[in-house]
Amino acid sequence: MTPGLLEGCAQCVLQPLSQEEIELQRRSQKIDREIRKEERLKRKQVKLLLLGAGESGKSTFLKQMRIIHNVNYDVTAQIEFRKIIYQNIIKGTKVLVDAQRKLGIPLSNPENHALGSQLLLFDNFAELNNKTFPEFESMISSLWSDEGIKRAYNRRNEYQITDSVSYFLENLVRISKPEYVPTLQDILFARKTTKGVVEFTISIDNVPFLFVDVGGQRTQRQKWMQCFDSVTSILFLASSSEFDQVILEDRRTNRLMESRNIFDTIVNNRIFNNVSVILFLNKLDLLKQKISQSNISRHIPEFKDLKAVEVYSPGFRGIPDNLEDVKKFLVYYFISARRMSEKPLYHHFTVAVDTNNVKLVFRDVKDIILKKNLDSLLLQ
Ligand SMILES: Nc1nc2c(ncn2[C@@H]2O[C@H](COP(=O)(O)OP(=O)(O)OP(=O)(O)O)[C@@H](O)[C@H]2O)c(=O)[nH]1
Ligand SMILES: [Mg+2]
Repeated sequence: MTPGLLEGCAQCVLQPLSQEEIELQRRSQKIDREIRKEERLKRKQVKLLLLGAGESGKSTFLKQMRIIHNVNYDVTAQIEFRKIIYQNIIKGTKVLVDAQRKLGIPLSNPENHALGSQLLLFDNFAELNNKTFPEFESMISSLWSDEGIKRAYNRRNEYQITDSVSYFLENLVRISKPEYVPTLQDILFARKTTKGVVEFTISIDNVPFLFVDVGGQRTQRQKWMQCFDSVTSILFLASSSEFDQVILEDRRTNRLMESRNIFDTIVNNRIFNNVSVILFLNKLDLLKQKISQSNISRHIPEFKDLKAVEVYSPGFRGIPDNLEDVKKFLVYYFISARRMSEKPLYHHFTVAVDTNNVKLVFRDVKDIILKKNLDSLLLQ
């Protein structure tokens, strides 16, 4: 061995570290410990991607996760929803007046014509608050009680209007009070299109659950790719009631078909080979109301394909106003999109605005997700 080298080494052992060096070493060890802790936490973390077309209920589902796991909205946060709700009501009533006119439906009270014209002039971007909104109450109430407006509302699948408008119009008196503070139920119905990617972490059973909520409209879907890393499970939402509606983006494509196409690209994507996909057929409450008024087989030709549906959903009889048959068909419609069938695919019918319903469904889903996460931790 070179004597010089031995000498150098002996020197380094013997020479005591300076105060500054000890401090540096201490800091570096602390950083190492923090990095290891973060890595452990990241491995333990469950990442859930909320995917689906626009208005399928992704953001509503995330709101429910906050409510169910007690990461509630404080009063300041609740008040922030007031503006969205006022806008939902004014915009919704404007859409109804516009539709009533375009569809050529006469008003039951001719005096409402002037009120409608006045409302249509209202600028959607104008400031609305608890002082200015109450001034609209009598006008909106008069329009909503008009038979002509109600008839236009019944034909809402022919134009674009958010599902929550009737809920807010039915609660107009309460909402128009100057001291109004949105309830949790109001918050669940408040509609605001998601732009970009929203991440929210909630600790559930001592495991950090990272929920990733994305915008579902066509222009927003280019941003989905950036969230595809280290996903534990995908919660795919599809609105089960939208079979007789077209999408907002082109006002031509059937909403259910659009939803199935998106599901197809996700469920057959090789990136997600090891990711469990859970399908939520949402808005079951609206589906129940709809099937007696609208015939699914007129909008989705596959509904008539009895034999093909039966393979996936035994007992299917093809009766369009029978809820069980329509539910069976919807399960077939989505599940049959899958080309790699060895992986289990879970599905649930949900009502994302109903806290009890989501609580029950999530209890089941959580077990599947945690088991999946545990399996992958054991494999590491
Ligand atoms: N009646 C009823 N309304 C629902 C249900 N789920 C969601 N909604 C309402 O549907 C509207 C759209 O829901 P969102 O959660 O904003 O939909 P999204 O998937 O986040 O939409 P994007 O952000 O555009 O992708 C909201 O007004 C919700 O209150 C449901 O199960 N039943
Ligand atoms: Mg959203």
